[in-house]
Amino acid sequence: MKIITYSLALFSLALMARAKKPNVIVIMADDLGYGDLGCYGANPKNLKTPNIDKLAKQGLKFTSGYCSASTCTPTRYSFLTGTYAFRRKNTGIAPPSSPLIIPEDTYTLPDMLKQAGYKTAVVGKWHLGLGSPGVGPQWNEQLKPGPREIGFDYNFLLPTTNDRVPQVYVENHRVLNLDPKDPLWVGMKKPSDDHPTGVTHRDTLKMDWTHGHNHTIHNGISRIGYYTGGHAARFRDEDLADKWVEKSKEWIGKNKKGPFFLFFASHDLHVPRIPHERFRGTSVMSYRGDVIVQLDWCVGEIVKYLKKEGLEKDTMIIFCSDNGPVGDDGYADESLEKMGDHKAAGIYSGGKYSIFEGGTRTPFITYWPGTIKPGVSDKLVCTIDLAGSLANHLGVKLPKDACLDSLDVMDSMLGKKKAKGRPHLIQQDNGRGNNYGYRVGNWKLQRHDSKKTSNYQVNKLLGGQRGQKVPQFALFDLSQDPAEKNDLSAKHPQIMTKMKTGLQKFLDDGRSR
Ligand code: NG6
Ligand code: CA
Repeated sequence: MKIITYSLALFSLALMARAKKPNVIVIMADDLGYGDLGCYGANPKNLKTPNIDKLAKQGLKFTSGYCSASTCTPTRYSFLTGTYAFRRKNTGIAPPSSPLIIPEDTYTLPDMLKQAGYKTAVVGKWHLGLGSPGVGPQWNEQLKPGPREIGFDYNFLLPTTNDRVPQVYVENHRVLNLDPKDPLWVGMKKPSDDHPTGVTHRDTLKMDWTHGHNHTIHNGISRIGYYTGGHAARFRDEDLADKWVEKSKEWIGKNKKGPFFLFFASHDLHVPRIPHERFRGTSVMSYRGDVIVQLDWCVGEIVKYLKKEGLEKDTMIIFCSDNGPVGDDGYADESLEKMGDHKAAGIYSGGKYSIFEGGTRTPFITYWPGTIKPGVSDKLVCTIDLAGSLANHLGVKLPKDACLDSLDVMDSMLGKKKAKGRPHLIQQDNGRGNNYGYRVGNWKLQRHDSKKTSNYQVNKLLGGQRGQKVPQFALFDLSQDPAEKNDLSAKHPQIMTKMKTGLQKFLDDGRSR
């Protein structure tokens, strides 16, 4: 009898432990702005996002959900390492030839999850480099170190972004379908005088370029960088989204016993915005709208598959973006012409490349049927917090010298009543140490060490603010002035000093956790 009671107790303990370890799927969109979804205010006349809207309705929709940077690489770096990217060199937008920018010995989010017994995978856009420092990707050999060396059991990747060469999939350590007789060469110098480029063969392109993006042509689109060979391995831009869904389902299917962690890194809506033919014209906003509809379809497919496999109640989905919106990001895809009254950054100013709210305040939804009560939350949460939050939830103690800025906001992500969210957040642009945003409660400090806004790139969505001279420091009250128009630094000198010192302390301390 005693033995039976004992084993029953053990059994229920095991069940409890199991119940506490949800599968985790992070769906990260690319360049998706705060106002780009129906559930965040997009007009259904412009585009419809029923599947993501459903996540928001049946889950928790955050109004202060952020990514940590306003470009892709630093956000992804800090999402996986739990440490702000500005603390480390060479964490800005990675070029096609970049080696892995996360040192192999870094304790990462997937490392932590593996420690907790999870199977881990990344499917989609990587953009964190592949190969050893100083060497970079060896395309015809084993591509490592890469995701597998920093905590992922499986990867199926687009190596950088699709506007950068090469257009091939990387499965685990290899370029998929690479014919050794047709080796892949990738470089930043034109390989021969007669190599066709977006400049020499501009009239053959199916989508024209507007700035940059005029090197090697593949699938009628010229890219950043050059490549030759690897023909059997090359994919069509139109098929990316379908591939991510297919590979994700396949991997979930194999690992459905759980617990598992899937990082679904969508390429939508990054340029070149090339939806599958069946999504072309599904919005009135041309390509930029159509790929949002495609992204929404992907989300629907994943949720449907979880339901089919009976995993819905055991799986927490976190939907987020890697940076704010941009219109023309290098291709003539009518993004600005067809924007109409659509407000890609919602009520916020700026977008991709900027430290205004529009650069990093993005859609953020947590969804876990049966556990997360549907609602809207104004708690401050960030993609950088996944490591700290899940670690605490799973009973893993983070090493002291790891995940230096990842805070435990799990209670907020679960919508618990007394949850507080982050007390502060540092926002960065692409550069390291040029510009920062610093939010504490409703106060927002802008620090432009470059003394210019969005100095990095042309982002036409920024309107008048692009490259504009600004004071090094400015202070805003987001509760009254979400668009950051009225600098209150002269009116509130004490708060200004406190904010400046607060930010400087976190920069000097090298950590904020
Ligand atoms: C910029 C590219 C832009 C985009 C961005 C990275 C040019 C002129 N612009 O350098 O098109 O690729 O890098 O975007 O080349 S991100 O979302 O991956 O950070
Ligand atoms: Ca991006």
